[in-house]
Amino acid sequence: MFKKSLVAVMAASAIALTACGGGGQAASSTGGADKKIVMGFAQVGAESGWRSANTKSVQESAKEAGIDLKFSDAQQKQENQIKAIRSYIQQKVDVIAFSPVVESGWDTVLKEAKDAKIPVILTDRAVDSADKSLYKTFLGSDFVLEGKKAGEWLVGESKAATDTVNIVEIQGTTGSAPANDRKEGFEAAIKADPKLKIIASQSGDFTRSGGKQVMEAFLKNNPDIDVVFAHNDDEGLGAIEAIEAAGKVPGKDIKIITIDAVKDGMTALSAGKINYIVECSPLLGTQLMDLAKKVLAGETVPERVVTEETTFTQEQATKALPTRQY
Ligand code: GYE
Repeated sequence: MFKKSLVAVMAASAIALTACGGGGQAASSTGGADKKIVMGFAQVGAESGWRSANTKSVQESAKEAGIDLKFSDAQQKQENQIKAIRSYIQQKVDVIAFSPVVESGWDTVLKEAKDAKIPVILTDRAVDSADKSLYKTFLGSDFVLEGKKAGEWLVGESKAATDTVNIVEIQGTTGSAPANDRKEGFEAAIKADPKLKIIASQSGDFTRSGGKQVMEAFLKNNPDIDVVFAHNDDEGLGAIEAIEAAGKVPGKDIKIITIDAVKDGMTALSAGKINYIVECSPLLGTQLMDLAKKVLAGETVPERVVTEETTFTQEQATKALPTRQY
């Protein structure tokens, strides 16, 4: 199976090489007859249900694609990710893929990879580098759109309200693309109704414990919270614990909107404790392996590959849950 696709990759690379006048990586990765592609993957961490599902998807897809995967977990620290990327460069892997924990501060290490002629693929999260030649493509969700969908639902939901709707926001990891973009999209959407007001906003670092702690502080300082917008399911699940501990009913006294739609989030949505979830798919593995093969074959790949996603109401979650994979 892999041999067959390797032949196809080699044939495609030969065409691409003549067409574009050469490129080192394709020759080195497909040079030996049975040489497996080696991918170095620098993961963010294991902070959420989304992340665990994403790691599983990457690992399983590498196996299926016959790609030798070197995997590292940065425990949500940029310095660890930079170290991992440098070690992949030293090991002369064929391709590096990574999900940048934060958006800024990548130019130096990406330049090192480029100088070593190792192509880089961004997956899940973006970098803010002005030099787009530092990476081949970016595969992942449109986070601004996700935030917008969350805000639009709330606008619809609040139509009948006569009073101010007090929103607290539990942001994702400070400086990360999903935190920046989801905030931006949500704020843009709720502008449609001046009744909707964000009264507090803080990072819960995309974790359940972070969401719980932030929500506890919000509840202490604000007696009148109507809505929680959490940047991921895990933070929302943490907020539920804090709300229940404060003697309030999540989903009723305080409405909750989250993003991801992992199984635990969908279970809470179906149980009425969350009110709406915007889907963010972690199943990026197959597309990532595909893009890596294409890049190494010298084929042109789109600059941006956007994941397709949906949204879930409580009823839709109940229907979707039995077949939810993650
Ligand atoms: O929403 C969150 C995870 O980058 C899209 O990271 C990802 C986010 C996801 O920790 O649960």
